[in-house]
Amino acid sequence: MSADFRTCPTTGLKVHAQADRLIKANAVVGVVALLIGGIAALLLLLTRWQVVHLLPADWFYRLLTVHGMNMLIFFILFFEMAILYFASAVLLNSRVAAPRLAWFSFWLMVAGALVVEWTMFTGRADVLFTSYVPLRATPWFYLGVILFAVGALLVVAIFFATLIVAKKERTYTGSIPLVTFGAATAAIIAVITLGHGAAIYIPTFLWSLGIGNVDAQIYRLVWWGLGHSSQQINVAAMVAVWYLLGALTVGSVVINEKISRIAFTLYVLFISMAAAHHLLVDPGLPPTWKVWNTSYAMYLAVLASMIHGFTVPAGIELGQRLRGYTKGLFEWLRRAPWGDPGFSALIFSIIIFGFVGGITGVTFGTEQINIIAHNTLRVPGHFHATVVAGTTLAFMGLTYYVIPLIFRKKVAFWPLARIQPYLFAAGMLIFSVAMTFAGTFGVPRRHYDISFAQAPFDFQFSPAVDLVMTAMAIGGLLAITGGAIYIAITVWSVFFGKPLEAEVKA
Ligand code: HEM
Ligand SMILES: [Cu+2]
Repeated sequence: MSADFRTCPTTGLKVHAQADRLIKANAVVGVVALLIGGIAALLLLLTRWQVVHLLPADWFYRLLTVHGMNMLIFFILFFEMAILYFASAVLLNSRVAAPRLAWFSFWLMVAGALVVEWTMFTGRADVLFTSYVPLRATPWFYLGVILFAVGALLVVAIFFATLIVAKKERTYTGSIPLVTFGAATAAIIAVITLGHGAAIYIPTFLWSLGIGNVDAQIYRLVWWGLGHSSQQINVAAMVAVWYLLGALTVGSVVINEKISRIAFTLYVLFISMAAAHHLLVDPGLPPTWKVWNTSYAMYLAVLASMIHGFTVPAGIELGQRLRGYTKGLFEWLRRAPWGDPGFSALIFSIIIFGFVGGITGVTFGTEQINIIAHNTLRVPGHFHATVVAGTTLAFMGLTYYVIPLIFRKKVAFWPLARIQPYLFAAGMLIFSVAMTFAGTFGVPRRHYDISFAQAPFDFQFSPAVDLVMTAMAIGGLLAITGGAIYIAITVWSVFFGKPLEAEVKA
């Protein structure tokens, strides 16, 4: 058994060879998806920027589908699979339960993703990633999504099985680490999410074959059980990564384990109902249902994020103070490792997620405000602050530790790596704030041509919109530059990078 493990010289953790390989494979495929989604982002941005207006209408919606699927589904999920293996096998010094099944799941996910890519790029699935019925794609699209989801569900099962194996084989002492606990909440939410996914994509697949019917309102109701809950997987995984990055970058401390664990549990308990905020202007649902589900208990999930928003920085402060940075109120912050991309990514992720993502989301998650924000650029403005500046940036920061610790390679182009989170964060901040403003002027989301050139009527936006859309383009280009640098560093380090010294065999 010992031959299958190596001891990490930096952390002292015992790393199972299968865990190593599975993490690498999932991370590499995730970055490929990020590249495809990123190229689509550039082309979409240059289309929405009316001055350039690059793509024809059909390719705009096609690439919008490509962007949504590759970013929000493929990139994020492959990365999260890697995090699940890391948080179970690696952090608990355990072997991976059922490694063969793990590889089967990986290839199932890759196969599902390839089928979906093929349907999208050949124009067989111009339905956007929400794939609302009665828009109809080829059955292969839904089948690809189902295969991908089954693979992901199997990985979640292997995650729980690995926790059990580790406990049985006593590979750790005490209770499981907080990061593993956070990943476990993400995994529980993933089960709920994928259950909704099965409940909606299987009937829709059959409908695309001409069997049975799917009601448009029921579709939206069940689909958002998938679409919203999956964002909570991203939030729980991101917060787990915050704690991990805090520990890796400045040796931060968890001030009160119980509070942090309770906060993670709040996500599991109260987040599903918040899916209702996607249905606030739908005609088929009563106002009492909408108001109940988007207020009251729903805020307990918001509370969870606010708790983490305090405990993570507090842990960083304490970690820094323990290292001797005790002068005045802020020496710990001034003397923090701002040149470590893992650290800067962590801080920007917390700030932009909390202030921009959190505030925009909570405000238009209410019925009264939603009616004016719905389907405007305010919506992508909000979620590019959460899932991009928040989750994606946190995952980027983690990569700078995964490259040396798992791939055993030196991070290439280090001077560029140091500024990469600054570029990406600044770009995304400008981009999402500008989008949000454009939305308050009524600029629609998912719209190919806001000059309405071929429309029978004439409509003029406020002249301020030109300025705001230019800011959006500049911010977007800056963020894409940061994203491209990230991909270049990752690919170069992994495939052509300098190896770190040979491993100590366990
Ligand atoms: C460099 C960074 C990025 C830029 C410049 C960018 C740009 C854009 C643009 C211009 C749109 C179209 C908005 C509209 O017309 O409604 C869009 C939509 C979207 N983006 Fe991004 N994006 C970036 C990164 C990401 C990432 C990393 C994710 C997810 C992890 C993401 C998720 C989405 C989603 C889900 C949509 C909505 C698709 C739809 O409406 O069906 N984006 N993005
Ligand atoms: Cu939501």
